Amino acid sequence: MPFASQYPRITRTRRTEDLCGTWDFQFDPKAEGVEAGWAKNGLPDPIDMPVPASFNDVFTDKWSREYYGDFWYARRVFVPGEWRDRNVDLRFDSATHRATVYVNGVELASHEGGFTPFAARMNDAVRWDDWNYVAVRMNNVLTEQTIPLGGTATMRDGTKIAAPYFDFFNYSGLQRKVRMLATPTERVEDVSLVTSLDGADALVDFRVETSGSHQVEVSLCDPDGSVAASAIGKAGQLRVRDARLWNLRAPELYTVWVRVTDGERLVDEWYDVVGLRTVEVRGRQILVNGKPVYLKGFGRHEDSPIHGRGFDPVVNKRDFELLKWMGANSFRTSHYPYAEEQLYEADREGFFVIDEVAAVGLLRSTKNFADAVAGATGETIFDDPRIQTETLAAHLQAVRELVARDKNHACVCAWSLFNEPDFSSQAAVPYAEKVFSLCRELDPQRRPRSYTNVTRCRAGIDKCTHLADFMMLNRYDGWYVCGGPRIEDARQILIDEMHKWEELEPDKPFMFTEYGTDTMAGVHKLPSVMWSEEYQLEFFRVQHEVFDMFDWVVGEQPWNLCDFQTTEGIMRVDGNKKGAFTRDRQPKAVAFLLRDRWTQIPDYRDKQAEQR
Ligand code: CKX
Repeated sequence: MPFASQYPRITRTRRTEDLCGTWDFQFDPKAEGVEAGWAKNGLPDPIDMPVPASFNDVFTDKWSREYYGDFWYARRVFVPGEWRDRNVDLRFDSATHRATVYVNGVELASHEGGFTPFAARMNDAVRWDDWNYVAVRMNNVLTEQTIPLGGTATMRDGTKIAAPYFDFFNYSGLQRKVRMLATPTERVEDVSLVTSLDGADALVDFRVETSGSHQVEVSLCDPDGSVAASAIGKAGQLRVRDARLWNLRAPELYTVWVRVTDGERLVDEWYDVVGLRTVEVRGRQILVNGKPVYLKGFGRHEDSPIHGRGFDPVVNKRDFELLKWMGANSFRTSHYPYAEEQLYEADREGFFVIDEVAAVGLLRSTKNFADAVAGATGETIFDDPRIQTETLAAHLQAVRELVARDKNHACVCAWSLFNEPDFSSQAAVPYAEKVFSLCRELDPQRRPRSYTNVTRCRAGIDKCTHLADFMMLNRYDGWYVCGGPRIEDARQILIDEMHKWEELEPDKPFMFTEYGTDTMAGVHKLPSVMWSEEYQLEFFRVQHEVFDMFDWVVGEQPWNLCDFQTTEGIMRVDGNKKGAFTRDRQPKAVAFLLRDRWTQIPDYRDKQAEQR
């Protein structure tokens, strides 16, 4: 399958054509479309569907909203004759959860995994200077062998519905951009950049892969557009004098230009916008450019009314404005890789992003919250041989695609390789080791790696903490554990656990990547009760008091920035209500508490020195 990890750019040698807009769409509940020739003859009874968007929430009937199975998108595409000598690819920024692409009835490519890009080479199937029929057969079914994990519930009449092992709605469809790309047959295929610091200078090691043997030129332009350094060759080092570094909430951005030349002739040209910075874990601190950071931000979701998980630049912009208003400097892409446009915005705004692979649901539970806090039992999902083979293979592939796509983003400062896995059994160790070591091998920047630890695997139970470069805790003491009047017990439980971690992992920084209470905006109660805005405030005050007791707690990311849609259930009121903001992005009282706290805490903070 042609490469797709590079972000599409228009340059002197490359063209892109936006294929977003209205596509034909049809459900295929009997999976008969392939045999019936829908890819060639057209969808028999299509409706209009916007791209990008999740298909689910545009419908007014339940069957369509909940649809689980095969479905098709299709449209006509005009391919210019002047592209005849180029590689012409269809690039899908994502297709949730799997897709097979056909052009004029010819099957071109298939892709598994709903949150990373892929491409289909059109050349062999295309009619030049003419209209072509593009059809995409998709499917949104989850199993224990997919990333993320889930199952299927069957109703009495045989209708199948999703039973995800996670707490967000199984939004599906072409949820991100689709483009047609024309690139030279000899071209830049991959670029890796690694920055180190030498006094005031930055040293940028580069490695370029091309599909040919002509000369490669790499140059770096500073934020004003002047060439700061350049070199010839597929690998080497650039010295940027008096480098303007990418810093938390104070980012400077350079542009890297990579050119393939044949004497005077330009063979190919691609660019990317990059930041120069280092990131590392040292002792019990996380350092950016050698300075300790304190992370303030949220676990988020790509989720909004009607669009579902469809990328919406307006919602995205609003979310960044909310984060900035709060004094935040970071977020986790819970629980899947986010749209590339989000990462470019995080680069521009100087946010520290913990980039999460879609490995959520490695805990056998249909909703991933009730069982997640129950005590660990003997047998776990990792004891299943198919998890250790097929699921692991899917997980490793998801890591490959994530790192390939995101490795040059300055904002991506750490990887989250699992969300809340059931690491209570020794069987998890070999699995996790493979995931951690693949990530280390692939990431040229050797960023810190971690996973979020679930309450079920508290200190002393989790078997994989030795693999994490820093620890991320998701804790709900005061909500799922000892909520309401028992909040003082919850505080003590959390303090006791922190003392235990202090003993077990004396050399690691920790941060909280989830804590929160479901809160219905507008519900008020004195004294506070669970679900009221007052209880959310009380809960957050307790958590923060505990975080402030330990100088090795270097970050706090409550759950969640906004309320979001989930599978229906008795613990969800039209979704998960743990947002600091409502789903339509308006503040609850806790947003003001967080803003007051975070605007006082600097982005670069040596908590150890403060507490010495
Ligand atoms: N963590 C006890 C994963 C998130 C959920 C969150 C919740 C859980 C809690 C696990 O995806 O939404 O229940 O609110």
